Amino acid sequence: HAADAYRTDLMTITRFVLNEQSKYPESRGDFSILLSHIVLGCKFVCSAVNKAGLAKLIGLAGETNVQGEEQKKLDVLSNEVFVKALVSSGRTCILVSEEDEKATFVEKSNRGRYCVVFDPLDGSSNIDCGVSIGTIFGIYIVKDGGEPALDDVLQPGKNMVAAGYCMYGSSCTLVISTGGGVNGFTLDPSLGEFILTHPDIKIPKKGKIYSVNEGNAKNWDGPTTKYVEKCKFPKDGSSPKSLRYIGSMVADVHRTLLYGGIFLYPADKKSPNGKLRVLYEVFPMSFLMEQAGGQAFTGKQRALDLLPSDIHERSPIFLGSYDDVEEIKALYAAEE
Ligand code: AHM
Ligand code: MG
Repeated sequence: HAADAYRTDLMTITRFVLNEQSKYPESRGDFSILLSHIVLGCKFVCSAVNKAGLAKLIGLAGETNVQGEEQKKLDVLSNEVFVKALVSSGRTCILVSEEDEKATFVEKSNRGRYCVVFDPLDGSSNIDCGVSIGTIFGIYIVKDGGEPALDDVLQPGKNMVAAGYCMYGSSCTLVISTGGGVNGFTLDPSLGEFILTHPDIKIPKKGKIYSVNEGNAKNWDGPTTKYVEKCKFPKDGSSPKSLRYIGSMVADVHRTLLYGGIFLYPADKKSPNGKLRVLYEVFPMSFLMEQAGGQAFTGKQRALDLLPSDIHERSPIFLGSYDDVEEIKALYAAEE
């Protein structure tokens, strides 16, 4: 049968989200429209990343190419694409991007109810050597009444209505949660559509991999040092864990989500708040981890309970398999 060679009933991301939204009678389709604009941004960045080596899109912002044209760095280009796609959706009111120092308030004529926080191209230091990079995003709904204000995005991560990332790797994969589990979609380049390939992702309860930049070990605090020591020299008779660290958060978190284990970017003496940004790195990934049955911890509290006071604030983060994060929590509790 022809139907055996070709799957004919395709669950695209649009169809999937429309199905999910139809469960809510009050839904006006706004979220589906917003998401389709995010998806457009992801497809654009995917195609730009794939062409980067060829098109010589890479290079310092402001550098000129042989034709004397100004070239944009991929992360600057990605940011422009996402900002324009989000504003033109007519469904957003505040945007926070890693690339922009200040939040963008959308003009009244184009305004909607959603606030989107995002890192348009995370891990960009990896672009030149072809390592997987990604876009990370989180979505809040503006509080009712009054003008949109910064407080609408300075909310704990648990208030997000959706979060996700798109990984530009050997394939282009979009992983998203709207609060009812986690689903993964892979871009079929011949169709230009994201197709459901990873339904209802659940992270293994315990993993065999730890993922951290060990080059910072000299400056770590006690609990982090003890934890990593335990991964390498377990005293309970279990096997040592494997170390995998790409240095690209989307890729490291994606592997953690699928294979289990723990990803950590702890505090250290040089960066007491760690490196990763609360709003558009820590929160979306923590949201996905919890939705997949894992945990996310800052060293002090549940990551999604954090109340950020600055849009570019940083926090230490330990996220992944439920049992692995339990262990690091116990080490921090013993410290007190
Ligand atoms: P970036 O936003 O400047 O790209 O930095 C974020 C990246 C993450 O993708 C990754 O987890 C982390 O930085 C790696 O940092 P390090 O090189 O210190 O290990
Ligand atoms: Mg980043």
